[in-house]
Amino acid sequence: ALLVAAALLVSVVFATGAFAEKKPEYTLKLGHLANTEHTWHKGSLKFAELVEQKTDGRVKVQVFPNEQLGKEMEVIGNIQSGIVDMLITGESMMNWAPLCGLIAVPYMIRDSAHMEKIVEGEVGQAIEKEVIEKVRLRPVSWFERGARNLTSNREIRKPEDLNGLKVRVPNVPLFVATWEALGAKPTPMAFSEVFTSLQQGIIDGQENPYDLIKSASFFEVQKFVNMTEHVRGWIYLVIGEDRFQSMPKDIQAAVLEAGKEAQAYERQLFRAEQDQLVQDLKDKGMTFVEVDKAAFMKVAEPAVLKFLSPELQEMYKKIVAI
Ligand code: 2Q2
Repeated sequence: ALLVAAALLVSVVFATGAFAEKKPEYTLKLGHLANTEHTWHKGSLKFAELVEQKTDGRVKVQVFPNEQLGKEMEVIGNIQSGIVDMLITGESMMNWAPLCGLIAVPYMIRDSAHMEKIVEGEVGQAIEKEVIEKVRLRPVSWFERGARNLTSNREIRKPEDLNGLKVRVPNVPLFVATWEALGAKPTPMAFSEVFTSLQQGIIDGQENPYDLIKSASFFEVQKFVNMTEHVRGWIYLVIGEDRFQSMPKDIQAAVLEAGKEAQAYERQLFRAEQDQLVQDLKDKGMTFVEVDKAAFMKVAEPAVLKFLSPELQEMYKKIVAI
């Protein structure tokens, strides 16, 4: 009887929460497509840690790598309908907010300094405003990305070499237009399906910065990194705007602050790993191929200009002149 009484007492204590951890008032689910070694994941974990700290545990952030929370396009929809909360996303948002097409324009951004000026300046502000209004997502951080490169199992040195190569691209209409103009067969597909599709020969190639080539182990199914360096883009950590507005002002401020600090943290990791990534891919057996970048540029530029609306063409001209 004594034991039963003791057990009862213990369960009462737990039920009243005397020993239980403080339960968060808000739990935010954050998804991205990279693996747990990737700087996006580490940046997301830093964001989670900072938000928890700054809100005294009132907000908890759960991070889901490898598209575990769903494919990028699905997650955007699921944030809009309030099922999940946060995502790392960029040019795919052009399907809602045309200005995001600027993140996908080939040979537009010259280097890190140029990118920073654009994203932090007038153009970046216009993009963020449109993302909030039209995608109903609020950027809290932006991460610099390395240049995108085409991987394949045969060398590609000039556009003519593409000759119908089936290239997977993300769901980004501007990427489709660019690769069509270059002479490839672009196929939009979610990131998490690319490895298997390459393995099964459904597609012949894909294009991404070094970090994602490594993250998804594309070196196991692709031999060449053709150094097209065709797009230097960036990407946003976003939170659903309705979710954001539903939270009290002090929590909103903590989320935005944590976003800025996580951004600085991620940038350091990103910069530090760039040279190592090339070596890692070489160690995994990939061969780096010099390409005729001028030839790629010559075809890509008019194709893109034809695709962009007059408003976007104006912004493009401004960006390259900065
Ligand atoms: O290949 C990919 O899926 C990524 O590198 C994409 O650039 C990225 O996920 C974009 O779709 C961002 O919106």
